[in-house]
Amino acid sequence: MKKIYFITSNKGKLVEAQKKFSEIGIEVVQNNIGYPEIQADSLEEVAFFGVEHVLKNFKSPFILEDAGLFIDTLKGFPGVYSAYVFHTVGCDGVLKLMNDTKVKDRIAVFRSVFAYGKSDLKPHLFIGECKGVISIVKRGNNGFGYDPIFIPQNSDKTFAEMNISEKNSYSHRGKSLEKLIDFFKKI
Ligand code: ITT
Repeated sequence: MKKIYFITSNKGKLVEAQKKFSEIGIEVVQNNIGYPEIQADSLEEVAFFGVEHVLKNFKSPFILEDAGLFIDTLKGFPGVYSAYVFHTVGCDGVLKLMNDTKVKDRIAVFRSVFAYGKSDLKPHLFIGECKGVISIVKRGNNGFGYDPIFIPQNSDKTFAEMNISEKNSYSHRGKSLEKLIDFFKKI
């Protein structure tokens, strides 16, 4: 079985990628060497610089991903700061910020940017988005991160109320992984 390294500290992302890649017979192996997440205006920049950094020390082809939750009424916050906000105030903190916000104004988008790194190539980026709304309260026990407070369009469940396949069928990561898999089929 062919394999690809996924540079990530996040087990939740890993299992979602493993599920998708298993469909084309590729094993996804976690590597937790890490990379500095630069302070930037976009996920694309963070992923691009992540690849450049990892390439200095890691010789096998790999993928990495930067993701974020962009809430309309908060002007895109937490966005590129999603990891920091999650580790400090978490889902409860985000719900509190949106305390007085009516359902129709709770629109948000999850974005995922995967990058493929290989020593003789410029980083290739694969982008996926999932529109939805922020729930009023946390719901569900599956998944990770902001999953208990995000309801994707065309569903009434939060991501945390879905299994991995169902989440992948709606999610930002499911979409960016589809593009990445198309690319893998070609190379
Ligand atoms: P890496 O090691 O891969 O960077 P991370 O958890 O730091 O893992 P990100 O910076 O890409 O990942 O993610 C930013 C935050 O957004 C982080 O707190 C995640 O838990 C959260 N997040 C990302 N994707 C998510 C998803 O599909 N569902 C819920 N929360 C998500």
